[in-house]
Amino acid sequence: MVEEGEVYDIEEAVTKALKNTKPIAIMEDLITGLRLAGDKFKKGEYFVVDMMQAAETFKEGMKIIKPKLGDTKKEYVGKLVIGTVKGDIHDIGKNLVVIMFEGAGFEVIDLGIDVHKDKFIDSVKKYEPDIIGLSALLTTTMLEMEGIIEALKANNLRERVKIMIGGAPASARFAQSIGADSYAPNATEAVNTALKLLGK
Ligand code: B12
Repeated sequence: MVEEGEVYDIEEAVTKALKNTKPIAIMEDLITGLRLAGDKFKKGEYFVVDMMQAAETFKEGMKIIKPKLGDTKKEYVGKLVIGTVKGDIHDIGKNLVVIMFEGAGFEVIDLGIDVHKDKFIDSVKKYEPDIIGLSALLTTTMLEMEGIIEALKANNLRERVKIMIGGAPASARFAQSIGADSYAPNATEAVNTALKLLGK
């Protein structure tokens, strides 16, 4: 349904599915739909407007699932500042990461999309997070991540925070090459990796 962008029918479909399927499994299905839409775009079968429709359908579906995922709230484990880097407006994956970290007991400060590196620097000073999460979905914008790490170093802030990166074009190898502490391919692994980084 996400792949086809059936935004008007998604609420009913998700509500029905929740009767006998776990919210996390439905979320995985919605994610698969988005990926399939992305594949069609890559092949030239979809236009940007089709991707937007798919993204909208995903978001509507997640609105219903999100409260159900929140049931598992745990005690405080740390603070995360997260944002999608400058030039990039993709936020679906980042928002999932936010949901999972909050569910795991993190306090999360979400800086949003198209975040300039100075804003990341200011947020380390202001919020003193344990971890900074950087998200990028474009091969062009992922290069911003290195600039943010360099800026943290220049401001003598690098040692104060762990840096995690994610988003479709990122990888463990890329994380290592730019001096990030870690990469995670999805929101669930991101939480596990974060807990490890903090020694929990
Ligand atoms: C939906 C979508 C859009 C929507 C975004 C809506 C929104 N609010 O996010 C819209 C339509 C706006 C859009 C626009 C564009 N898009 Co787009 N988009 C996608 C699509 C189909 C899905 C992305 C997505 O949400 N995936 C689902 C989520 C759940 O997965 P995810 O983002 O990877 O996140 C998971 C992990 O990566 C990880 N993660 C994510 N962030 C972080 C952060 C941390 C710290 C950690 C640890 C983990 C982590 O956890 C997440 C959850 O499990 C992808 C295709 C794809 N295969 O990715 C293309 C895609 C990313 N888009 C693409 C392109 C080209 C564009 C445009 C340039 C198109 C255009 N010509 O205008 C614009 C760019 C605008 C901009 N400046 O940013 C290309 C990028 C190609 C490239 N190599 O750079 C892709 C890959 C499509 C394709 N196959 O060609 N897009």
